[in-house]
Amino acid sequence: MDKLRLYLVTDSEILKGRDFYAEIENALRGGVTAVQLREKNCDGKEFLEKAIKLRELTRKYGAWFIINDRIDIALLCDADGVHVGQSDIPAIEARKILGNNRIIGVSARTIEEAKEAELQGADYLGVGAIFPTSTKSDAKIVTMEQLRAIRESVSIPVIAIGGLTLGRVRLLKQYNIDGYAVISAILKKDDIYEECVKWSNMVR
Ligand code: TZP
Ligand code: MG
Repeated sequence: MDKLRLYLVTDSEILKGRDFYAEIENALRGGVTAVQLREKNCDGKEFLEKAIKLRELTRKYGAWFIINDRIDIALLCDADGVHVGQSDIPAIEARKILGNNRIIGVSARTIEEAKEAELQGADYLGVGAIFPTSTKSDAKIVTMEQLRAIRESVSIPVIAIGGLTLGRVRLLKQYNIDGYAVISAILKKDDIYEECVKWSNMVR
């Protein structure tokens, strides 16, 4: 599960009109190990178009490609997996559609959610928001103590998300987590390639 190490979640709105594919490719060149396509204001047709293009790019760089929520789109574009939240299709049902060869990630904020997701066959957990974030308006904070407790309660990989910056990742190193999911700290930078090189060195 080395590919969870530097996990870029997309948000084309944060890119403010910059070329979406060129910037994601810059991130891949800089060393992101996984990309999640998360498009909150996108209809199915456009979502699928983006998914097919990003599938090609992530493959070129050997990165994992994960689709947020949409199991149908994950299958259509041959993604490596999906990421589902607590109000999405549960992992156990997603597994029936996706089979055993695709990755299912689940968002968890409590030990109970984490254990349940593991029981249902999730391959990894996304835990957050660990720090305040303006990227997800309804994000609730999960403290670093809760992160530690969740890490200790399951044996599947755990990745942290929410307000991550290079400095904050340094603080999280002690918790022995498997990866870091980032949106704005990378996508808001002018030089996304250079920023990802810094992140790659930090998370290794
Ligand atoms: N889930 C919890 S926090 C968050 C998501 C999708 C947003 C993370 O974005 P950022 O910009 O890295 O804080
Ligand atoms: Mg969701």
